[in-house]
Amino acid sequence: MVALGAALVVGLALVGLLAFAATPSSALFGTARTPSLSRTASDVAADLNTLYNRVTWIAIVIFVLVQGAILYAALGFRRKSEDDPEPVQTHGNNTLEVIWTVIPSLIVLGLAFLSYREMRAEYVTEVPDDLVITATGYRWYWAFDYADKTLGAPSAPLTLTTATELVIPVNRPVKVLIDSQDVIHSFWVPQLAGKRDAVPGARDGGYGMNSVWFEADTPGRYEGQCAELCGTWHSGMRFSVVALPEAEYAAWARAMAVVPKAPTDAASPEFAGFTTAKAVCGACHMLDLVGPGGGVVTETLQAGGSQTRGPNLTRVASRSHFAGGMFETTDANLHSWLADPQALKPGTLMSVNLPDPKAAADVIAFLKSLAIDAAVLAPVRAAGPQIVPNDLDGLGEIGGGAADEHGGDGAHEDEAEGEHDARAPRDDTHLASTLERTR
Ligand code: HEC
Ligand SMILES: [Cu+2]
Repeated sequence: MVALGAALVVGLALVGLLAFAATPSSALFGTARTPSLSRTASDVAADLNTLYNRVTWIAIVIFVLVQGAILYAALGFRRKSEDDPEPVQTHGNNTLEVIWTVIPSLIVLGLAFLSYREMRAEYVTEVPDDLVITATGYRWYWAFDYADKTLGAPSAPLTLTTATELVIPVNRPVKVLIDSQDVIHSFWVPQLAGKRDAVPGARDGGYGMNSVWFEADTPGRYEGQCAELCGTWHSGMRFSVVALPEAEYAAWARAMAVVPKAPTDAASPEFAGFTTAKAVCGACHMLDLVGPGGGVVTETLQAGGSQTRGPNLTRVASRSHFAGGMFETTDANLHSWLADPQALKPGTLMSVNLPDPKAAADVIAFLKSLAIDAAVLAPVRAAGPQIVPNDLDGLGEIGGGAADEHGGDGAHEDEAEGEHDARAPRDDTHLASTLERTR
């Protein structure tokens, strides 16, 4: 009796604990800003969450029954005194053997069926290809290429390219094709869809890219993360999905799709920045611009350039965060990045820097001149900041992210530069030779 009681108490305590853990509002699931599986914003994610909860509850019931039986047997039939006789020894019981083989098999089959049904819904369902976004994993950031037939035409979809910040319309299915440029990454936005591997070579290899689809039902910003260990900055390969009402999304997409004009005033800082960008940054970054004589110049990778690919820089100033979502896009952060990317994201494949603050300021002025209209961008910004890693204190002044929220323009420049000098982590070799080394 005592044993039964004890088993019951322990069992109930465990159920309570697990039920608490499974409650969305519990501390274990953090705040509303956490990319929690249980704060879903699409049917696909909600179904996944339901599946997750079902499996969890089945596991809890099994756990309690098995642990209860163990406790009951151990406590109820333990040897109570020296004179207890040895219990009757038995061996083999066919009925029992069959029962404990059949029941677990049924449980496993049931779980497999539930998972299979969900996987079909998520991966096999044919969704309209009105909005197809190719998400390409690079070490260590995500690039996004859009093809939107609703905003363009079925034969000529509206196209645009961005990185780290994926803006989508609510209540419209979005199909994401998943590609990788280097190693295996995994595309994961817990509140919108399940994980899916980004396999290199799928695009050209002919066996096709993986894909996921989802339809966001609530506007907001949803955190994403590469979910496959892919090297040094796997953790710094974040992104966010901003779901906006259709009209706001359309305004953003149309603005982003316009190819901006290259600066023409040779005396302006923007022009100087453009010149530097073409000479130095073009080795790894794309810039889509309309040249002085009209016609689109795509300042593409220089012949014989680096194999490394950085994000398309055309609209970098219109993205809330850069470098795999690690840093908020402020002047101060861009200055620190250009002064010494290795200090901010040690090991990043951006292996050049612009030690000259004047040159960096010109490049930043140039990049900012390519930004889309602030009013069109406002709804994206209003979705709130992306969560930035808060445990990067050792990595340089701006690692915490929050410090820059009040900051911004010019004011931090000297500080950033001073910080750079104080750390002096690298030998500021002449730019040309730095570039040489990257080839
Ligand atoms: C050797 C190749 C290389 C060169 C040259 C290079 N970059 Fe980069 N850059 C990268 C890579 C790779 C990343 C992605 C880094 C990461 O997130 O880990 C990057 C990221 C960036 C980012 C963040 C963009 C975003 O949206 O996340 C900016 C801004 C940037 N580079 C600016 C520049 C500028 C300006 C120059 C020229 C002065 C330059 N880069 C030259 C490789 C390069
Ligand atoms: Cu990755």
